[in-house]
Amino acid sequence: MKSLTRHPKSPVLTRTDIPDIYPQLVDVTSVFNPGAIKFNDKYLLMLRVQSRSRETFMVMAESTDGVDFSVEEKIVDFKGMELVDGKIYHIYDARITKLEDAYYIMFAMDMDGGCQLGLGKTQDFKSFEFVGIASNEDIRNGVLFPEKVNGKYLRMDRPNKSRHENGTTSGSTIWLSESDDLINWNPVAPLINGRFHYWDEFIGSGPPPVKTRQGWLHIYHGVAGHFGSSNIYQAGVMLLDLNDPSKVLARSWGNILEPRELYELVGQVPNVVFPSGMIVEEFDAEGFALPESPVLVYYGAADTSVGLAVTTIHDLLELTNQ
Ligand code: BMA
Repeated sequence: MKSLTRHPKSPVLTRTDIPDIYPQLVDVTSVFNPGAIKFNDKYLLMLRVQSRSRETFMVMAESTDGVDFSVEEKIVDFKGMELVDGKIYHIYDARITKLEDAYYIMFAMDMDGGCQLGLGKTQDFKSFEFVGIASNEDIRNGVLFPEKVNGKYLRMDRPNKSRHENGTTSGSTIWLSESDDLINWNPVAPLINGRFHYWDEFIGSGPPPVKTRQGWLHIYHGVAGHFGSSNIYQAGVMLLDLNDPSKVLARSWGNILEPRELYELVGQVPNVVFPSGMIVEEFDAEGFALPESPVLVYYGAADTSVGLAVTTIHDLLELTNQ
């Protein structure tokens, strides 16, 4: 069975790569679930860094080769977020999408009523603005499409309708939602459901979808919750119709990445691979990813470090039928 290939230098970021940023981040616990994008020929990650108070903060890292990263000594500050009504406990799991003339970041926001989806925006990855809260229910794993389809902004999201045994909320359906302004969203159709008894009982989107000639290619995570001691987080891949993304054309039957290496099996939350960033290197003149293009998939490993797996568009497309 084929799967993603780990880069020999994976994990590419661990807690010791994070500089102290006083007073919030000192001798940090973990770094994981990054958003990823290529910007001005640099590979950028928006890292989720967790402190010993178990708060999470976003920190940028950059690289010239996608493997060796240097981490900024600054916490990402979404200007305007301080005006939000209500306490924000954490923001985490950034997904970055270039859309029209800006870069948008969708992330989870833990608040008193549950988890919401926050939307941030930047032009330069130096200053960030908070656009608003783009949800009105307990929901997570929101990922924007990189362009409008049939005149609407689209995203995939995952309403939190169930609860794991450990108390965290989750869900077993990824939805397609649409919007005219990126803030008010309406559900269009359920896309895929969790497959109970198998690897992906609970599911959620991974990195934002990528446009290929065959359709929208999308990596998601699946959680097997029927094992005794822990939830096992793995990754799978699916393909949506280009012009009608509510149609699922293909979906991998087995997972394409699962916890196997020690740094994935052991950590703050054991048995987790959680892809959240994906960089595709080559597109044609019309913006379709080239089949032979290298793809870098960045994932949180055991909620403790950042792993890197590599593949190509061609292989990912094949895996949707595996
Ligand atoms: C999910 C999210 C992720 C996390 C994963 C494993 O529900 O909270 O941020 O990586 O659980 O703990």
